[in-house]
Amino acid sequence: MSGKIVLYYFNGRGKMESVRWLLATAGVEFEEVLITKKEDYDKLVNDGALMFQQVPLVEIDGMQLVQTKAILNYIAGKYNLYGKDLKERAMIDMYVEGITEVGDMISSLPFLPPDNKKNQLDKIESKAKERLLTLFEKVLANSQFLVGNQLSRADVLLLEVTLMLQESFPTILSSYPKIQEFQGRIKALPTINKFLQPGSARKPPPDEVYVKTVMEVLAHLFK
Ligand SMILES: N[C@@H](CCC(=O)N[C@@H](CS)C(=O)NCC(=O)O)C(=O)O
Repeated sequence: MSGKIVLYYFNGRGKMESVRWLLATAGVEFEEVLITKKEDYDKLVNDGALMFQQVPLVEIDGMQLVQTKAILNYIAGKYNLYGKDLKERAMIDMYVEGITEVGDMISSLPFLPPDNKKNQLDKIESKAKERLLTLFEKVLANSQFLVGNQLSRADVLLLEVTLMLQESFPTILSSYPKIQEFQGRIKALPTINKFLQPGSARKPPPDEVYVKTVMEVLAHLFK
């Protein structure tokens, strides 16, 4: 294993995208090994690299990390994006879990049968408004960051997921001015600004090639 950080995943957002966001925010370089066919995934399994036969896999600091939460927790702790004490960490964890629920609903959309998509989109919109946006509009009324007075992984995830929401619902933030201001502030941070530029490691919204690849490589899950 080299000293580099290496991400093993598909050429798409999925469960790896928050990892890319967090590393980019920390200003850390990383490489990606893309899974494009079943043999790539089988090789990782046969090499014993995937503890639970699942990606994402991240090689970092001599470890082979799997399980998205464990990966994100490690990166957030290592790069000071996890609050200043245990109480801040607990608050960050609560926010992150709540935001992740909506993020996961969005990520799973392209894998749903076409008939279910409209219904799921409606659910995403109402859950996002009623649970996330209403809450964070209040939280951000009097503070720059979601927790304490420094940037944390919760801020990064809120930006990631609100941007994804806007891809499906372009005007969804129109009645949430504090969240719009928040987006502007966080987007302007130099490392994040860089990640938002064309040519960065940020992945585009899922396209047909990504969805087809995942469904072929992980065909055992879609039977
Ligand atoms: N709890 C795991 C779930 C990971 C997961 O479901 N990965 C999918 C790809 S996004 C996978 O590799 N599935 C293969 C399998 O479960 O057999 C995490 O959060 O990382």
